[in-house]
Parts: sequence; C-alpha cells; structure tokens
Amino acid sequence: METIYGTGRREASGTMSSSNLIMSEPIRVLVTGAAGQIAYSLLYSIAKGDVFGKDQTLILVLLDITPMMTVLDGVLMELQDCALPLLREVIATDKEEVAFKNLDVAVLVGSMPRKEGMERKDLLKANVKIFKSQGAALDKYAKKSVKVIVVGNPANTNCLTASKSAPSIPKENFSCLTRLDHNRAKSQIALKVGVTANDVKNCIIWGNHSSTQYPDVNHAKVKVQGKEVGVYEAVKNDNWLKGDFISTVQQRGAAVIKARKLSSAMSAAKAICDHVRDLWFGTPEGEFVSMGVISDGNSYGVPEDLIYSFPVVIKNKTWKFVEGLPINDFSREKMDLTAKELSEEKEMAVEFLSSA
Ligand code: NAX
Repeated sequence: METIYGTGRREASGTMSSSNLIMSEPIRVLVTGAAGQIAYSLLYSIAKGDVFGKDQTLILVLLDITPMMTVLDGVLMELQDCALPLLREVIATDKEEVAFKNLDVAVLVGSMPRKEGMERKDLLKANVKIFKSQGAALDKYAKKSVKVIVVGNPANTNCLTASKSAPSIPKENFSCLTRLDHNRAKSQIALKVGVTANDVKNCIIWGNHSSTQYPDVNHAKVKVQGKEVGVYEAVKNDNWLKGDFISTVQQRGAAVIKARKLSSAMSAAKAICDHVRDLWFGTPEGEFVSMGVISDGNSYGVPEDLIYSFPVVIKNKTWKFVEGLPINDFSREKMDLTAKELSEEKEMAVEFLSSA
C-alpha cells in the first residue's frame, strides 16, 4: 500500500510562491517505524524545519509494516492538517523499494521490539533480518551520499548490520543514536550544578547504547557565573560523578519505562533532531557530541569495525573523531567493558547475517 499526499511530481523550481521565500530543492527524508511513538514526535519537528532549516523543503517518506498502514494513514492525515509550508510531499508506504528510493537521509527508527520472555539472541536475530533487508534496499535505491541514522535497538549493532548490507555506501555515512544518552548526561550535570543544559558541553558517551555505556565527563565543561570550568571542579562531588551520575544515565531509559509505562519518545525524538541537525550543519566551534560511528582500530583502543559511540566533531557533513583526549584507568576499564559487549553482539549478528 502506498499513499501519497502533496504536489505529486512537481519539479522544484527554486521558489515557492505560497511563502515568498526562496526555497531550495526538496530533500528526501525517510523515517521508518513511522506509525510508532518516537516518530509521532519526530515527524512534526522534521516537517516544520527544526532539523534541516526553515528554508529547506522536504519530501517525507514514512515506512512501517503492513498491519500498521491504517495507523500510518492517520499520521499522514495529521501531517496534512499541520499545513506546513516546507512539506512538498508525504509518502506513506510498507514497501522498501518505494521507501528507500533516492533518499538523502534515512532515519531508521522501526525495529523488532523485545517481547516478554524473548532472549537477547532472538531479538538480535530478528533485527538482523530487518536491518539486512533495509541495508540492501539502501544499497539498491538510495543516493550514495545518503546519511543513515539508526535508532531502533540494539541500535549500534543494527547500524553495523545495515552498513554491512550496503557495501556501495560509505561506512562513514552510517551512525547510530547515542545523543539521548549524551543529553541525559548533560542534563544531569546541569541539574546538579544549578545551571541550564546549554551551559554544559563536551560530555561523552562511549560505547553501546545499553546499560554498559560509559558516560564520561572528564573532558566536559560547565559555565558557572560566566566562567567555564571542568565538571569535576564545578560539581565538587567525585563520588557522585563516579557513581550515581553514571548509573542514573545508564539506567535512565528503564526509569522512564517504569514511570511512564512506555519508553522515552519525546526526548528520543529531540535527540534524533539534535543528531541529524549536527550531521547536516556541523557542530559548534569548540564543541563535540557523541554518536555511534564505525571504529577504525586506531582510536582510543576500541577494536576495529564496531559501531561504537565516540566524541566527534562535524564539518561539511563529515564527522571526525575528537583526538588525543587523555583516558584514565577508571575510564579505560568502562570503555573496554562496553566494547566487549559490542564485540559479542557483532559476533552473533555476523553469524545471523550469513544465514538471514
Ligand atoms: P514503537 O513500538 O512505538 O514503534 C516502532 C514502530 O516500528 C512500530 O510502528 C512498528 O510497526 C515499526 N516497525 C517494526 N518493524 C519495522 C520494519 N521492519 N520496518 C518499518 N517499521 C517497522 O517504538 P518507539 O518507542 O517508537 O521506539 C522505536 C525504537 O527506538 C525501539 O527499537 C526503541 O528501543 C528504540 N530507541 C532507541 C533509542 C536510542 O537512543 N538509540 C532511544 C529511544 C528508543 O528506546
């Protein structure tokens, strides 16, 4: 099934008479899992220009599975009813060959959720199947310059699976979301110091988007009364920073589920917007952010060929590792632990990949 709303095949001429703004050529953005709860917040933010800018027109493509098509129709109707000037076209579909065609950006949110009694291995297997297929569709139909952002869990390993299944697209074009964890860390520090999140920068999430992730503030700065200082100096509580701070960030997803009976959605959508906007426009001078990207074996002692969350800076739509940060023994141990988990996940995924 495929529903299209909008201006059909009208070629972008560079201007949109309705708004008197000079508009650029529309970019084609896919969101998968589009009938789900994260997408419900995310689609509105993207469509109104929070990510690609207020003068970038868009063709939004929504993919979900066949049983969700009636729900997706409702999402499509709501997007129409928002009457947003940037939206040239919205395409709702359950077909990969439609969804992945000519993409500039793919945000892969949909995945197989963990069901009661499901083993981690079975979950991984089900997701290898999904991300192998979507990776192959990217390879076949998307632009070679496409930026692929994987959100659906296990996000790091799903991202690796998609990348391996799309050999004609550069590995560097794939990243997975750890920005929610990054934002959680930033916010915990801001709350503790009594400043706003904007006053905190350069937190790092290392490793897997799981409870083994390592939130590291050894290199982070906080602005207190107009002066930038190290987080350890501002917080003045090493025990908290090495204990409850880390476990709060690691367990935050579970805490939200316990309280809300649903997983993080508003904050996840906000984090996806932050991640993609930075990929598109770059990171501010002097700041770095966390994202899961392919390891090269030469950075921070992380084994090669894992999608591991690192501190990165972004310029001209290209990310680079932040290099040369000193790593103490406390950090080393935690960074290795999360790398070990990712290596195990990779081993299982590779095994399933050959049989999926
Ligand atoms: P929902 O269950 O509300 O929505 C998921 C949607 O994906 C459903 O509509 C489902 O039909 C669809 N879907 C399943 N398989 C699909 C496929 N093969 N192709 C297209 N669509 C498919 O989940 P939601 O709360 O939106 O979360 C989505 C994913 O994000 C989950 O895997 C979740 O664990 C993950 N998260 C990842 C985060 C991260 O930081 N990396 C944070 C938030 C979130 O927990």
